[in-house]
Amino acid sequence: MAVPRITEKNPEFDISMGYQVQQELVKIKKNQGHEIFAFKMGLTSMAKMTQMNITELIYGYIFDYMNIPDQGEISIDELIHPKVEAEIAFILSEDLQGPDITVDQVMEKTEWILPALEIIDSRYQNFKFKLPDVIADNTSASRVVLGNRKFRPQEFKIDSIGVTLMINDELRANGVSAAVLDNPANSVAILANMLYTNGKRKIPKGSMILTGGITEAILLNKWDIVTSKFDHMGEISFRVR
Ligand code: OOG
Ligand code: MG
Repeated sequence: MAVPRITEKNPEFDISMGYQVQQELVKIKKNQGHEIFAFKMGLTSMAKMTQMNITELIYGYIFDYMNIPDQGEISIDELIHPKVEAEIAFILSEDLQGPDITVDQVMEKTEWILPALEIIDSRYQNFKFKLPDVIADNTSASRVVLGNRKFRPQEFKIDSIGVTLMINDELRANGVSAAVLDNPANSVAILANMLYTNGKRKIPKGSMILTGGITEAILLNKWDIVTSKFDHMGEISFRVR
């Protein structure tokens, strides 16, 4: 069930409190036996910033139980008002620790890139929130479907990957990876720098990072069949039941 956003009745609830709540949530999930599956960045493209009416970057976590296989299914009964967005994911070959991490350093320390569909779902009514609310809600992380092939970051230009998002054979969104901060590698660099600022933390070797939606997110309905095509990287699909 959707709930009112925190800042509605508590205007003093701020970004740092939002990240404190997020850290508590991570602890709870870990105590329940879940593992962090990936880091995620959010609101990294103009399309997403405009859609959500927030222009600051955020980060959160995707947990292992959120991972759905390509051609798999998500169950709408487990979710509130899910939306889908297409993203590029990175996997690191080395630790990445801020401050001042650059795109070139990210490229040197990236082992693989792969296409991904993120399913976001906000616990707030009407999918509306302010920045501290969405941070406390773990940046709406809900499900992820990864492409089944991964690629070396040098194989093609990471900032010119065209993406289409089709639902039931209708084109609902399309874009190019440069929409994410000019280059999705920049999203990884900023994550490393934000984690450093928030407690001198690093992105450990082997981590996966979802760099943020390239296009606006599209609302899902029961029985939807979602298919997304990425230049060079193939296709991902899943079904909503
Ligand atoms: C916040 C999460 C944003 C992205 O890729 O930009 C996000 C939201 O829009 O609910 O995951
Ligand atoms: Mg996302």
